[in-house]
Amino acid sequence: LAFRSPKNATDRLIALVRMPAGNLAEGQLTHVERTEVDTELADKQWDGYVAALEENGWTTREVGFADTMADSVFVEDTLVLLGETAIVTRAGTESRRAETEAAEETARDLGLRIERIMSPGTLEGGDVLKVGSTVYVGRSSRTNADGIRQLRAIAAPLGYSVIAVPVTRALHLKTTMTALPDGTILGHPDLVDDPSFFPHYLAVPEREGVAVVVLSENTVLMSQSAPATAALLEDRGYTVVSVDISEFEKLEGCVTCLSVRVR
Ligand code: CIR
Repeated sequence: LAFRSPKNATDRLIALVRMPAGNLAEGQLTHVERTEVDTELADKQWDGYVAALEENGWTTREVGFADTMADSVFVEDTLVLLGETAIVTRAGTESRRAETEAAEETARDLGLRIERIMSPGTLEGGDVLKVGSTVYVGRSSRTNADGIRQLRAIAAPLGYSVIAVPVTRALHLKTTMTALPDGTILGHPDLVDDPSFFPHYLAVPEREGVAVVVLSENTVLMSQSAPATAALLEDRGYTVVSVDISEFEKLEGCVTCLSVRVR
């Protein structure tokens, strides 16, 4: 349902990633208290994340390094991909607005059609969860009603229906839930405002367990911080690839935020 395999050898799975900035430790925090970030460890963990994508059949493309844009490693927030269309977002926090320039350039290089969210709209990629032709979008502190309206206007002619859902307990919708290849939504009771929006909902035991990157029809990438959720998914027949992203979790990041998947 949610996962599309490459049609042929030239139709590759591509993931955009962006190397951590020198001032990573100064990233924005909203729902989490600041604890010290080990930037050397963060660099190693980022290498591990990229390696996990590559080892599982993905080609990574780096968005131009931005040494002083603290949150630029969370590249997912800058673009929303709907088929061959890349929607350049407009961050809800001033400090992240400039991140889109290089991301747009990379999207153009890949031959994607460009659309954009314009002022006064705000929308961050972390608030957008695609499940088949349904696009759930979080109405969060970063994504406003105008941003959602613009997304709907772009998505409708492409065949997607947009459903807005409240997000008050975490930064982004995808910090509270993501989807398995079969469309099951993984969420955590402490984080999800209203599970009744989602027809196939599964509560997982750990907060970090809600975030999965779908690598293939039966493989998902997860944070090492959620071993009980990993066991649950393995019981359901999934292969789980775990990565340590502790330093990014200190900055309210998760496995999805660290890449934009183009498939
Ligand atoms: C921020 O506050 O914007 C970053 N520190 C974290 C962004 C995480 N991105 C995401 O969940 N998609």
